[in-house]
Amino acid sequence: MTRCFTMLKPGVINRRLVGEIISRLEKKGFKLVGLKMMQISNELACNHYAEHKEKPFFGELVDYITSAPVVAMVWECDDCVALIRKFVGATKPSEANPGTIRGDYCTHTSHNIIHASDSDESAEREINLFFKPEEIINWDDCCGEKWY
Ligand code: FUP
Repeated sequence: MTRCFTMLKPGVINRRLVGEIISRLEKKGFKLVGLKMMQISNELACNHYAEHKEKPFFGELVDYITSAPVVAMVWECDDCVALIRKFVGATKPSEANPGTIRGDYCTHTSHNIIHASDSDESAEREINLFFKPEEIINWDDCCGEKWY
């Protein structure tokens, strides 16, 4: 089992799509082990997107991500980062396939409505940034592996 950090951006809250998108992730079979709604600070936003701080879109990205609450989540499954990234779709909505979350729900790269870690290392960093250890719940999955 590996983990992936995922965040529903403000557009999802504003458009009342939280349940719909979480439902899609659950139906796929990802196991939810962490979940919280939060208004993220400027400092946390800058830290999370630190790799982009020199990019021209950085200011707009931080403004957007702090403009309304987000829903931060941790999902678990085998090869979780690769599977969730496939499910989320390409960064640019113009390149995201229909059927992916970005392909189905957004039109602008700067407002691409969902974040997902891009590697196991990023996932670990981002989970530690957004969650305290006790906020990750290691629950027994009574459906077992067969459910997948
Ligand atoms: P991703 O991992 O798919 O979220 O993509 P990146 O880490 O490259 O980008 C992080 C965020 O920066 C994107 F979700 C949206 C924003 N961005 C832009 O606004 N313009 C760009 O050209 C690239 C990224």
